[in-house]
Amino acid sequence: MAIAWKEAYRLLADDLDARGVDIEAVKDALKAQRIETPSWGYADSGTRFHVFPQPGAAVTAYQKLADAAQVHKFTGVAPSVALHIPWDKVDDYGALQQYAASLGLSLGAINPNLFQDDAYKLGSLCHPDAAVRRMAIDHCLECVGIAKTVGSNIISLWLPDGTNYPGQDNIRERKHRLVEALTKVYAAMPAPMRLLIEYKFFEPAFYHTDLADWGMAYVLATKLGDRAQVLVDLGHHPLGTNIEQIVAFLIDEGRLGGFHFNSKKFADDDLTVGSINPYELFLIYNELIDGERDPAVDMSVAYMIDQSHNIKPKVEASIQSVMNIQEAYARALLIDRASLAQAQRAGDVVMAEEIVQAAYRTNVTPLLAQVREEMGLAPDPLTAYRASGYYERVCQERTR
Ligand code: AFD
Ligand code: MN
Ligand code: MN
Repeated sequence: MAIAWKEAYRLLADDLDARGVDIEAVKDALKAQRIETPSWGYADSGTRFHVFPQPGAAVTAYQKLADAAQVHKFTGVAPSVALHIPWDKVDDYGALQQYAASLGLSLGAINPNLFQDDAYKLGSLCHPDAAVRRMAIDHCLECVGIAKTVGSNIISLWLPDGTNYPGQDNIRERKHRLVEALTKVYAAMPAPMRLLIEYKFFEPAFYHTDLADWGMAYVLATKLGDRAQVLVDLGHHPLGTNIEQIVAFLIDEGRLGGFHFNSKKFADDDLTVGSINPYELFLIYNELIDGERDPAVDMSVAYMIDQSHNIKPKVEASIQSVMNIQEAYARALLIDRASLAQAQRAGDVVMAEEIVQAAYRTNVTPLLAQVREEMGLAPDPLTAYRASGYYERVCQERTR
């Protein structure tokens, strides 16, 4: 992307100006965007079939933060990193937080792990054995303690619990156990710490999942309190689900806590966000901007990536992910909302759709390049990262 992008930006700016777009406001919004990357996105991962180890992949929490710092260095909008416990367990979380700060990073959501212990075969917080439930609750309380130590205000909880066979357990009793357990966890969270409740329609259980959809997560959040909200993971819905509708509904109820951005083709594939259905991602951002612009709505959304980069180089895939999210937001910011509302009120279906699609069809690459230049960054983060030699260096340093 040589200097030609400058000319493309000049033409785009003229076009946007003619369309009545406040370009400076759009650029300010893009500069203010914040996207959290997951520590687990920098380490080797795989599927139940195989893990393909990659040279240079991070192993320690410190190495993961060093990689995450590269994503922030080249994109400028990824200053926080989600942790996963015990994958990121360290002796001194204060020291880890200081190391993150030395890299210009903060530690974000703390993710408990309720799926990788032999005791959890029949569930964790929903397990029929009170001793196992106690173990899972204590792990969540440990995560609350870590959040306090590192200055994080988010516990991001994915509940893997469920059953594999009809009759295996009592579904309503499992619901009661879950409410009882999470009430204890919620009580331990000091304000303004939030519990983001993540649902998933199947996996690892194959008959029923205790927190299977947004409605179950929403009801649970309302039972716990104002600082419990729903986390929408884009890979966690049956095929054909209208995710942007779920997002709009949760925004309107003040219960959209955050996202786990990724893409899926069939199930929870943890593919690069925007790589399968960029229009869906754009439509989700349309709902987010609609909510942000509504004074009656109070939004505090954690925009987090949740991906395991099984065959892509980790840092590159993370930079690509951030860029795809920036692109969706940039396009959605170009929607002429006044004309859209007018067309909607008039029932002008074609014009309303055309207004939305006109924004989607806009090539925002030059706009994002201009924003990055104004932020003191290279116009194309991926090219700049590849030229930096970071990957070659860590491949040398992190020899196995
Ligand atoms: C898996 C789960 C869920 C969770 C993530 C990190 O499906 O999305 O948030 O791992 O634990 O993808
Ligand atoms: Mn997730
Ligand atoms: Mn997932």
